[in-house]
Parts: sequence; structure tokens; C-alpha cells
Amino acid sequence: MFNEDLQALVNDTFSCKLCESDELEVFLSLGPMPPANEFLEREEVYSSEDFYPLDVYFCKSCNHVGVLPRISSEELFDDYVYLTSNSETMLSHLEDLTDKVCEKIIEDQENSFVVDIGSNDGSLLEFFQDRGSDVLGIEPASNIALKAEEKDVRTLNEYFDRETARKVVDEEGYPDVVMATNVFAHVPDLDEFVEGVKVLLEGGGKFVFENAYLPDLVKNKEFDTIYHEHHYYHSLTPLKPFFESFGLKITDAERISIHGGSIRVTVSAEDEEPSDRVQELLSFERKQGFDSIEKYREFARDVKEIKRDLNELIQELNSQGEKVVGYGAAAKGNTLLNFCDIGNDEISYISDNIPIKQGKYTPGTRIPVKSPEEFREDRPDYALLLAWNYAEEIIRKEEEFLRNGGKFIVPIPEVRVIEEEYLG
Ligand code: JHZ
Repeated sequence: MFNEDLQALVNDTFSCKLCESDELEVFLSLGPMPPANEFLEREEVYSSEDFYPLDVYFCKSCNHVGVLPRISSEELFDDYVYLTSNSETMLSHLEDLTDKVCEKIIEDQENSFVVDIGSNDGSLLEFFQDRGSDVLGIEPASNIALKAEEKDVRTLNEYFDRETARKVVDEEGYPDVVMATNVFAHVPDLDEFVEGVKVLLEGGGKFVFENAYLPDLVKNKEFDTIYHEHHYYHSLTPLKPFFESFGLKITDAERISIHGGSIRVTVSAEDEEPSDRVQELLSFERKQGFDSIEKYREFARDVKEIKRDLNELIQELNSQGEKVVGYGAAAKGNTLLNFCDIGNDEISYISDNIPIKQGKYTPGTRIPVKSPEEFREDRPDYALLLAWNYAEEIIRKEEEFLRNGGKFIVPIPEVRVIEEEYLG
């Protein structure tokens, strides 16, 4: 149970970011926690770090789930380490998304204009560009925007808001489609963001966004995907009235498997009839109890069990002298490691294929990040799979590790060990 004094403080200080109600109940505290992508340079390892509470609330008024406190975007995203193009699974997902959008929304491919908000290294827009669309990315992290420009994907290096939207419309015209993949949870001021989207949609285009889906997060116990970058854990029930308050309408919604379970939502400024799938998902959320705090209290109990099981397993392996490392220095891995108190005593290093993460240290736990080549040469006994969402792809790449007796520890949805037999 969350401390009563702190709960009272939360109710006095904060309101729901979607409906502004102050009827918030905190059901899980994961902090103190450093920002999940604040990897440390070697020379910073012995400096102090910023830690913040990481509390998750349920809004009893609109059923929205979000985190406190809200850290500014500048602190989180100005210099970023996540690259969309690092995974084959993600690239093939984005290609499929492009094909679906081209088939369903874009009428004249050669004369179409696509805007991607939070365009990262331009991976999604490259697919649209290949199919003949004129494209424009909007990406706040300057180091990542540069990578997109290097691939000839035109990118505005700024945060998206009404002013940026106006500039795009004035200089380039109205887009046919506005995309946002894994961005709609990252915006502290969602009102300003949606006002900006509305400006872009005045020409009759559609807004298509993808985001982690709260019911999947809860069902699969993906507590590690909770960190300060993700202000919101979206489900359709609170989003419907939220968009309606801006005169926008959800016209389609579907569940997709990426990132442990996500939703793809289409929004329009026109008065269109929504697809049956919208009502089906709304009913599903109600029937499954996502409108009740009890669901989230149960989730909080599950999370504590994962922490206990993982600590027991790693302690046992360490005491037997087995070498345990991590695989995939994902942002979510940093929630898991910090919450479970797993540091460099328990895990020697983490293998990761993103060059800008290699040579750095994990925030809070200060575990060095090394390349997959070093991992293959080292041949540890166990690898804690922090990037469990890419389990299939990683196991395929690291078949040799399993064939040589190595084992993966998969922490989510429950702690289990994968060995050679898994390969069949
Ligand atoms: P990955 C990111 O979270 C950040 P993260 C962000 N906030 C967000 O919302 C979600 O994505 C959706 C490595 N890896 O993609 C690369 C290998 O080493 O699950 C990554 O560091 N070998 C925008 O960081 C990490 O694992 C591989 O073969 O939790 C995966 O991180 C593969 C496939 C990945 O997202």
C-alpha cells in the first residue's frame, strides 16, 4: 500500500494528464530511479546521478494510467541513445506498417506527403520515401536527427508543438498522413501535442500512432517498460474522450505484437464512422477490468514476485560461481536492474549492438555495456535477456551461445531459463 501521506500529497499536487481529475491512486512505486536512457560515460561513473521517484497512478475518473514525477523532455531527449534501425524485427514491422498505411489511407502514392513525429533515425520514413512519398521527420534529439539526414531523410530537429505544425503547413502543405510510433507516451504536454496534430489534420489527413498497450503491459507483467520517458500507459477507454475534447475522433484501433503488445490507432478530424474494432476494444477493456484499481493492485503484487524470483535465481547462480551477464542494454532493462537491485556485483557487463551505448555504463547500476563480439568471445554461462521483446531475433543471432551450453534468463512475464533444447 502506498504511503498515505504521500498519496495525499499526490492528490493535492497532481491531476490526471488526460482528464485533469485529481482522483489519482498510486498503486506501484518503482523508484528512486535515474532516467532510463541516461547512460554514463566512463568519466562520469564516480560522479553523482539524479534519481527521481517513479510512481504509477490510476485515474479513477477516466481510467488513465500514468507516472509521476514528470521530467522535462529536454532532460530526457536532447541527446538520445535509442535507434530504431538496430533491430531487424523493428525494421520489418515498420515496413509492414508502411504498406498498411499506403493501402488503407494514401490514395495517390506519388503525390503524397507523410510527416513522422519522433522520427528517430528516419527508418520509417525511408520506407515511405521508397514508395514515392514526399516525407518530413520531426525529431528533437540532434544526434539522432543527424543520422536521418545522413540517410537523406529530411528532418526538422525540434520538439513537436502547434508552432512546428503551423510551420510545416505553411512551408510544405498539409500531410496525407501524420505518423507517430512510440512517441505518444513520451510527451509531457499531450494537449499541446494534439493541438499540433489537429493543425496538420486540417487538410483532411489521418493521424496514425502506435504505442505500448496498457492491457498487454499488465497481462504480461511488463513493469520494466515503466520509466520517466513514458508519461502515459495508453488504453482506448480514456483516449476516446480525450481526442473528442479536441474535436478529433478515433476511427480505427487494432492490437499489434511489437514491444510486448501495442495498439495502432487511427485518428481523424472528419466525422467518420469508426470501425467495429474500436467498440470491440473498448468492450474488451471494460470486461477485463481495466477500469478498476483492483486490476492494478494485482499487477503490483505480480511485479514484486518477479523481483523476488529474479533475485533468488541470480544470487544462486552467483554463489555457484556461474558467470552472469546481461543482453540488450534496453531502457526497460534499467528499470528492471534498478528496481531489483541488480548491479555490477551480480552482472559483469551487458552486451548491446548499438555502438553509442557501447563503452558506457548503465544509469544507477553502473554496469559496463560491451559489444556482442566481446560477449561471443567471452562465452559467459548465463545472459539475462533485458531486451526480451526481441527474444526470437536475439536467440537466432546467438544460437552458438546456446549450443555451447550458455543459457538465457528471461525475466518477463515470469522468470525462466532458456537453454539449447529451445532451439529444437
Ligand atoms: P528496445 C526504447 O526502449 C526507447 P528500449 C523508447 N523510449 C521506447 O518507447 C521504446 O523503445 C519503445 C539491443 N539489442 O528497442 C539494442 C541488441 O543488443 O527494446 C537496444 O539497446 N541486439 C523510445 O530501449 C536493446 O537491445 C539485438 O539483436 O527498452 C533493445 O531495446 C537487438 C534486436 C537489440 O527498447
